[in-house]
Amino acid sequence: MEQTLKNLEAQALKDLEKVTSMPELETLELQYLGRKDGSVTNIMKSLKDLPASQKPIIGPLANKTKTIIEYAFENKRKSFEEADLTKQLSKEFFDTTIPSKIREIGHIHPLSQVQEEVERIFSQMGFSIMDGPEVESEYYNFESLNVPKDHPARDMQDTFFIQEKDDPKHGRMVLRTQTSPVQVRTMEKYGAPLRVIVPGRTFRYEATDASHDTTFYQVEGLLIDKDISLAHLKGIMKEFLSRLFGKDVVVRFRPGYFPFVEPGLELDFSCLLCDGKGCRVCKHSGWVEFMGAGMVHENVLKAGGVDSKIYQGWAFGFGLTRLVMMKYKIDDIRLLLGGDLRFNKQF
Ligand code: FA5
Repeated sequence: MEQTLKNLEAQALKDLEKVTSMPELETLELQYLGRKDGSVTNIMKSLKDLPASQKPIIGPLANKTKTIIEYAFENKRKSFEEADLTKQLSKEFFDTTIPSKIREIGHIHPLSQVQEEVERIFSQMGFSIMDGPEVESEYYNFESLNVPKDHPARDMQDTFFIQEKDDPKHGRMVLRTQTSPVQVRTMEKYGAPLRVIVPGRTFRYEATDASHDTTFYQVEGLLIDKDISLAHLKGIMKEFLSRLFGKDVVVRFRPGYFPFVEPGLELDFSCLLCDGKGCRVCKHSGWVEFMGAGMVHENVLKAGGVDSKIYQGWAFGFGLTRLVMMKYKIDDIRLLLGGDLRFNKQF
């Protein structure tokens, strides 16, 4: 029996050496270790028939032979598996020099970038930043600004009305057509003196084109104090625009009409592209139309609860969206709120 076991072990190891593939290995494993008819299994089964004196000698020897053969099969299996893996990896191209994926970091929208810059400059000049509701009452958007009901001046700004019942004083609710309603709201809340700007979203019911949108941003300015004149406005705007564009900007006034200021005016600044010489952008005038402004009308001061015998001041309103277009040379306003990342990522 001892010899049989030795022969079996030698034969198994020899046969294993000749095996070249996994299927061959599995067939050979069945031949030796198969539960039903494997040579090793059969020997283990026959141990019970040995004479009692032989059992303690042959039993451990048979176990050892079985373990050696099982171990040899296991090793062979592992060597095939490793070879398989190496083959697979060598097929897959793995370039360790490729730079890792860079996570995209979002950035601030050009409108917000310029708004922050405007706020920073005006803050440096002592102005506070105010906010007001985008859904506004007719009273604040028009009446308090000296535009009575049925006055033709209402037609200057086409309005989105919100379906809600009329309030005896405040009228219907509208999407504000301008940031000017915050003038009266701020005066009511803080009284005089005042020095504020109000950046915010405004809405008008109009057909869109390259320079008109139904949703756009304005910046309102309001300064109320004693002995205030338009000379202060000219100085503040010249300083603001020069800081914003990083070069000396010249401003000029032209007469203009807005019901809530008297006198009313328009402010232009010297074209930055041609330094006032005249080009396509400034329509060869050397000037860029920038904003409406004027001395705050007495009726508006009254609506805000400010005593016009002691205080006076000026207000202005410019289109932030148009300013962004000028700053970045954007030729269609609709691109700004279009939500197209290919556009937004350029700034
Ligand atoms: C006003 O809205 C006045 N509230 C400005 C003002 C304030 C005057 C205080 C006097 C005192 P206007 O309608 O001109 O004015 O609009 C101001 C700016 O908003 C315009 O110069 C323009 O830059 C911008 N704007 C007006 N309509 C549109 C539009 N549809 N799309 C984009 N920008 C617009």
